[in-house]
Amino acid sequence: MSFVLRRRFSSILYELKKCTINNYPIRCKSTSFSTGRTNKNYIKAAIAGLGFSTGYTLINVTNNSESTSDNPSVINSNITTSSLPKVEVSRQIKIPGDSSCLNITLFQYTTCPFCCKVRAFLDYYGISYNIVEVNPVLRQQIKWSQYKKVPILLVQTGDEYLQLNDSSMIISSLASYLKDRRTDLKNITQSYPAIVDKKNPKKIEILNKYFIMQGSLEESELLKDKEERKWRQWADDVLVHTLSPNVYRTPKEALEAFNWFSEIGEWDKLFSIWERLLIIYVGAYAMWLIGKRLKNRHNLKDNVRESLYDECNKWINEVNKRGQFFGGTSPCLADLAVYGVLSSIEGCLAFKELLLNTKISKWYYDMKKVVCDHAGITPLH
Ligand SMILES: N[C@@H](CCC(=O)N[C@@H](CS)C(=O)NCC(=O)O)C(=O)O
Repeated sequence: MSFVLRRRFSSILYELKKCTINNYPIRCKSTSFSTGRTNKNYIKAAIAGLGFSTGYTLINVTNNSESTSDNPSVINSNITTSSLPKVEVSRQIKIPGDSSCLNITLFQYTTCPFCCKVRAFLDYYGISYNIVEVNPVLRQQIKWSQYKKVPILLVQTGDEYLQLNDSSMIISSLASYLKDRRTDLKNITQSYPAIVDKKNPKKIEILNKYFIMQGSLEESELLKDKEERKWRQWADDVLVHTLSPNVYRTPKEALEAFNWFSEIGEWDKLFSIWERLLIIYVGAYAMWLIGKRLKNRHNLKDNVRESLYDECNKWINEVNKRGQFFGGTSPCLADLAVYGVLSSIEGCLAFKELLLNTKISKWYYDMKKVVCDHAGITPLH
């Protein structure tokens, strides 16, 4: 048994190394295990999407290594389906007083920073939703979708369901809808067309994803709006990149992080015991190795904690110029984005040390309170 396991482990690690060096971890083909499942699944399990940004990491490792096509095609983001896919709802979040009139299903990994962002938005605005926890290895729950990342949102519009892909596009669409509920969500999403790289259809960029569709704004509001967009994008493009190298800084931290993902993502329900242990141990080791590569890729300091602290200090300095929140007396979308991203590592040592070494704690827990209290809920007029 231990020999077989050792062989499986070394085989996975060999593949992992090979794949990582080639920068195409998810696509790597390998020989199958005697269990009938392919190594590919286990490699995916180890490095793709298991909870917190592993999948995110993977996709970025892949994307960054490919040349951009000169020939992108713009497609409408308006994807609809006539019925809900037949998948099990993992949890229902029902918010008393929800007046959004939206019937939402969120497909997610619990500790993916992008999914955490979407949940922070929905919770703050008191919008009820169903959660479908996606199995990060087999991903059966999103088989029906051509878009293969999470989060994905399905929103009922009349007798069909509108599919929204990409956390920032989801948040901007719903925020636009909340500003003027007379506007059809389907019309709103037309303002966020997707650009697909023809050579690499997995590479999708969504136009305008940080823009809220709203009427004309006063000069002062225009500036606020621009700043909000800038920091939302910073959360996606900068802050997120500081997380993996910190969370997987040492083998011990990586292991602790994976144990936390397992707990919060309820992997005991998704995997058998030995699969779960394999994923935790191989995943932790793989992400520790990958974390180092990401550190270099994103030019983090040798002491990666410093980069995390620096970025969070930049953020908190901006907040302090404005009040309790970046949005002033109440949070704006930038507050929700940064809070969402950071909440994805709340159970990790890196997070605890972040609170001890920066002044972000007050803002973070103020945010947590308003999000948990659904403070952004607006009564029906
Ligand atoms: N830009 C996207 C990124 C989403 C993303 O990369 N999600 C990761 C999980 S953190 C994912 O689904 N990766 C693909 C996989 O797990 O196979 C967003 O903001 O929603």
